[in-house]
Amino acid sequence: MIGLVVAMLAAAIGIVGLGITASRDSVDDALVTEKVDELLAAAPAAVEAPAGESVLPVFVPKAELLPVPATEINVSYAPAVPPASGRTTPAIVEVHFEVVENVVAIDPATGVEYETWGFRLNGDSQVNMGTPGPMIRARVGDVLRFTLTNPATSTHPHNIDLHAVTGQGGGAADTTVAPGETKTIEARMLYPGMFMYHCAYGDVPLHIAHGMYGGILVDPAEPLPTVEQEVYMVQSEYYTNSTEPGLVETDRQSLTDENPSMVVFNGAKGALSGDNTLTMAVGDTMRIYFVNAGLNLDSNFHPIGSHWDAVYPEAALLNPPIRGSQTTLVAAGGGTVVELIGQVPSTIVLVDHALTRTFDKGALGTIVVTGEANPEIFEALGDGVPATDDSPAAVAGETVEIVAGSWNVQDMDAPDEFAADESPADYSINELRIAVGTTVTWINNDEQIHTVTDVDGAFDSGFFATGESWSYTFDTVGEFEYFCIPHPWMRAKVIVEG
Ligand SMILES: [Cu+2]
Repeated sequence: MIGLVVAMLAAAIGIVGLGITASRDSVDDALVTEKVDELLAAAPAAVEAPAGESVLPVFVPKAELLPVPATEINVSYAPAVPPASGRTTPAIVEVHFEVVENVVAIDPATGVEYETWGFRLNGDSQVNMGTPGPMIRARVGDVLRFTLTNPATSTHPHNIDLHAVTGQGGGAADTTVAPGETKTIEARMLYPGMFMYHCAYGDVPLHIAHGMYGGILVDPAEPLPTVEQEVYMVQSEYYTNSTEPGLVETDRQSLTDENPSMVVFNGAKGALSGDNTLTMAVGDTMRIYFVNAGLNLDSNFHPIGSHWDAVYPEAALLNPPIRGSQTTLVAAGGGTVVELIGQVPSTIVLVDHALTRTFDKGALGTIVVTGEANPEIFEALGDGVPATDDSPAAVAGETVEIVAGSWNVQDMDAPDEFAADESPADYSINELRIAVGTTVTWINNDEQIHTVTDVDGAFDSGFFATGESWSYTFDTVGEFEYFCIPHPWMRAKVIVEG
C-alpha cells in the first residue's frame, strides 16, 4: 500500500518535475526524493484502503458460524442502543420483527392521532407504536438472519428493505408478507455503518410516510471507542391533512409535493423533550446513531449550544471521523454517527437547522447537561461587569413563573402581541412593575423549554428547561416586552421605574 502511495506521489511530482525541466536545464533527483518524503510525512495516516482495494470482511462460511452468545443483545427500542457486544469474531444475529398497525398519538401533548404502521419485536404486544422500529446491532462479517411476520390482523402487505443488506431490494422482495405470513432472509453484513431500514411495499412513499422505518448499526471490526452514553435517533416526516387534535389522515399530495405537516425525532413530537429529554453529566461524551428516514427532506442536524466533537459522515464507519463540526448534513435515506461532549451545565437543543422544521413542525430534542459550571468555557456577564464578592447588594429580586401548559395555551397562529388581560396567562405576572436595579428570575415550571427574549433585543435567556431558571438585572428605566422564541405567542412585560 505504501509502495502504491509512493508511486502515485512520485508520478505527481514527476509532472511537477517536467514543469521544472521546461524552465531549467535539469531536475535535482535528491530534491524530488526529499519532496516525496515531505509529502508522505504530511499525508493522512488513515488512508487504509484506497478505491480498488477491498474493504470487505473475510467471510467465515455460514455453516461454521454460531448464534451470538446468549448474553448478547441485538435489538432495542428508541432512544436506547443495544450495548456493544465486545465480540471479536462473526456470528449469526437472529432478529424477528412483526408489523404493527395502530392509531397512536404523534403529538401526545395536543392529541394529534394518526394510523402509524411500523415494526416491533415479534410478539411484543406491550408496544403499540412501531415508529421508529427497533434498532438492530450487529458486527461486520456477521450473518443477519431476519424474520418478518405480518399479523393476520394487518390491513396491508408489508416488507423490509435494510440498507445494510446486499441483495435484491435489500431483502424487500423476499420478505414481502401478506397479513398472516412470515418470511426469513439471511444476509452478510458487508460494510460497517448506521443504516436505515424501511418497508418497500407497493406505494413505498406511503408506507414510509406511515412510519415504517428504523436503523441497523453494523459495528466495525475494530469497535468505536467506548463512550458514556449511546442514543438511537431517527428523523422523519408526517404528511397529514391537519395538525389539529384528533385523528388526522394522510395528505398524499403533500407527500408528492415534499411538504410535510410535521417533522419529528423518534416518531412523535416530544419524543425527546419534556419528560422524554435526554440527560448527561458534564464531562461525558454522548454518541448518537442517527438515521434520516425522510421521506423527502435532508436533515441539517445541529446541537444548539454545543458542537459535534466528532462526526462520522454518512455513518460510513470504515472512515475516520471529522472533528469539530457545527451542523452535519444527513441525506434522506442515510445516516450519521455524531458525538458531543457535555462541557457546561445547559440544555443542548437538537434540531434540524432548517429551523421552521423545529419551530413550526416539531423536530426538537433536548439534552439536559448537569454538573459543575466552567466559566473558562462559558460565563454570563449580565450587564458586562463580572460578579465579585464585593458587588453592591442587589435590590430584592422578583420571581416570575412560566406556568405549566404555557407552551400550549394558544394556537401557533395567535397574534404575537402583548395582552395585559391574557387568560390563561403564560406567566405568573403578566405585567411586572419593578424599581431600577431589580433582578428578576424566571422559573420554568412548564414541561417544555422556553426562552425569555426581549422583543427589541435587550436580553435573551437562551433555552432553559423544566425546573431551570434564568435571571436578569434591569439597570435602565423603560418598558421591556418579552416573548419566548419557540412559543412566540407567549408575551409579557417588565416595566422598570426610576
Ligand atoms: Cu409497509
